[in-house]
Amino acid sequence: MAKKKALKAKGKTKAPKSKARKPVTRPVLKVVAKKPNGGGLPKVSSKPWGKDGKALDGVKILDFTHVQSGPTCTQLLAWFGADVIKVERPGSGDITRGQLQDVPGVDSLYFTMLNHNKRSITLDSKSKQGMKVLERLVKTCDVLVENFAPGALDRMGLTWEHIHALNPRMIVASVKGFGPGPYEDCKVYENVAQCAGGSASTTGFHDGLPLVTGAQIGDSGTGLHLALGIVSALYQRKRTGRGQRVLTAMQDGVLNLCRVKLRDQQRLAHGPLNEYTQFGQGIPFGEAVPRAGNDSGGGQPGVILKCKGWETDPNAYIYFITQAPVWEKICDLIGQPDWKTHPDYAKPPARLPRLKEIFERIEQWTKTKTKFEVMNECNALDIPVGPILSMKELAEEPSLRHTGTVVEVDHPTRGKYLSVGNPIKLSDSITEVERSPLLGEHTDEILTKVLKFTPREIAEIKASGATGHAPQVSGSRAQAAE
Ligand code: CAO
Repeated sequence: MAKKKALKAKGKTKAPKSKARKPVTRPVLKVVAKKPNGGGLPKVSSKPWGKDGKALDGVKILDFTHVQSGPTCTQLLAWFGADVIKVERPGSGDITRGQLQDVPGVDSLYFTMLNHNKRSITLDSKSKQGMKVLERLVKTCDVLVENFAPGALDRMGLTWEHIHALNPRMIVASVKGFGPGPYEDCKVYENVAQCAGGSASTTGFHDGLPLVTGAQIGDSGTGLHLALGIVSALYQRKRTGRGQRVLTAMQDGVLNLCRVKLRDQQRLAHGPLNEYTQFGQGIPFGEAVPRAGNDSGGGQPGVILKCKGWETDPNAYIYFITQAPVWEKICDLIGQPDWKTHPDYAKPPARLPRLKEIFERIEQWTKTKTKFEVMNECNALDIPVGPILSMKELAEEPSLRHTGTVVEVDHPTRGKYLSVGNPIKLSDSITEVERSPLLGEHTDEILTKVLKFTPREIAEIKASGATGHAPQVSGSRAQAAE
C-alpha cells in the first residue's frame, strides 16, 4: 500500500496496462480560502507604519566579526533592529579602529562606518573568565557571526559541537575566503576574493592587466549574502526550533555576482561574443571570457563617453546605452536621422560590427554637453544613460541625504562625519543610524543587564583582566542626524 502511494506521488510512473480499464477517479480538490489573518500569523497591526517596532526586534547577535565582511553583515542586522553585541579584544579591539586613521587617537572612519548601531564588550576569549562570559553570551544570543581565519573559532574552544550543545537554537554564521576544497585554510582579503571569484579576470580592458573594482564585492558583497543566510536560518528556526550553520565563502559570493560572466563563458562555445567591442574590432576570442572594458554586461551595447569638461574633470563622462527600442530617438538626438533607415545602422545585428564608429559619433554629441545635460536630455526620451558621479558629488547629493542613504552621524571623539546609511528600505521598519561604539563602551551594561552576572561575579571577571579596562563615556549612544 505504501509502495503504491509512493508511485502515485512521483507522478511519472505509468500505471500497468490492463485490458479492462477502470474509470479514473480523480480526487476532489477542496479549495479552502485562506483567512486574511491565517497561517498562524498575529492580527494585522493597526499601528501607524514604522511605529510597530523593527523587523529583527528581539534577535540577539553575538558579533565576533572584524575588518569589513563580517561587520557589514552585522551592521545590516542591527539596522533591522537586532541587538548586536560586538566582542572585541581588550586594548586594541577590531583592527580597523586603528587602520587608515585620519584623526590621531580617534576611531577610524573605516571602523565607524562599518559598526553603527552596535554595542561593544571587550573580552579576552583566550582567558578562562573570558570564555565563561563568551559561553554565557552563546547561551543568551540567537546568532553568532564570525569571520576569523579558518580554524580560529575552533582553536578558541568554540567548535560548532560545543556551541550547539550549549545552545541548540544558536545559528552560527561564518564568512571564510573559500569553501571546502584546496584553499579552505587560506586567509583572504577583498582583492584576493575579487581575483579568485572571477571578477578580476573579467574586469579591465582586453589588452590590459586584470583589474580589481572599487565596489567591495568580496567583503561587503559577502556580508550581504551572509545576512540573507542568517535571516533565512532564523525563519527556518521558527519551524524547526534548532539553529544551523551558515557559511558564505568570499569566492562564492564574488562568483555569484559574476554570474553573467559564467554565462558568457558557456556562450563562447557557440561562437564569438558579438556584443563585446573586440568583436567589432575583429580581435579573436580565446578560451576564456575576456575583459570587456566598459562594454555593457547585458545584451544592449553600452560604453563610457566623454562629456563637456572631460579635459580637466576626471569624472566628466557618461555611460551611454544604445538600447534597441530607443534607437530612433538616439539618431534624432545626435543629429543622425539617416541612421534610422540606413541598412548598416537601422537594426541591432547590423550595428554590432560598427559599434566603435557609432559610439564615436554619439560622443561627438555628448562632448558638447555636461554629463547632467546629457542625463536630462536622454532621460526625457527614455534613453538609458548614467553620469559618472564622483564620491564628492554623491556626498553632496540632496536626494541621497533625504532618503537616509547618506547620513551625517555625530561621534563623541570624532565629531560629525558622513556615512552610508541602510541601502535597504523597509516601509514598516525604519532605520535610525546610531554611531559606532567606543571600545568596550558597553562591557558593564552587557555583563549586568544582558548576561545577568552578579556583582561578585563581575568583580571576579574584571579582576582576572578578561575585559581589560573599559573607557568611561558620559551619555548613551548618540542619534544620527540626517
Ligand atoms: N580575544 C583573544 N583572541 C582573539 C580575540 C579576542 N577577543 N579575537 C580574536 N582573537 C584571536 C583569534 O582567536 C586568532 O588567534 P589564533 O590565530 O591564535 O587562533 C587571532 O586573534 C587572529 O585572528 P585572525 O587570524 O582571524 O586575524 P588575522 O588578522 O590574522 O586575519 C583575516 C585577518 C581577515 C585575513 C582573517 O580573519 C580571515 O581570513 N578571515 C576570513 C575571511 C574574511 O572575512 N576576510 C575579509 C576580511 S575584510 O577584508
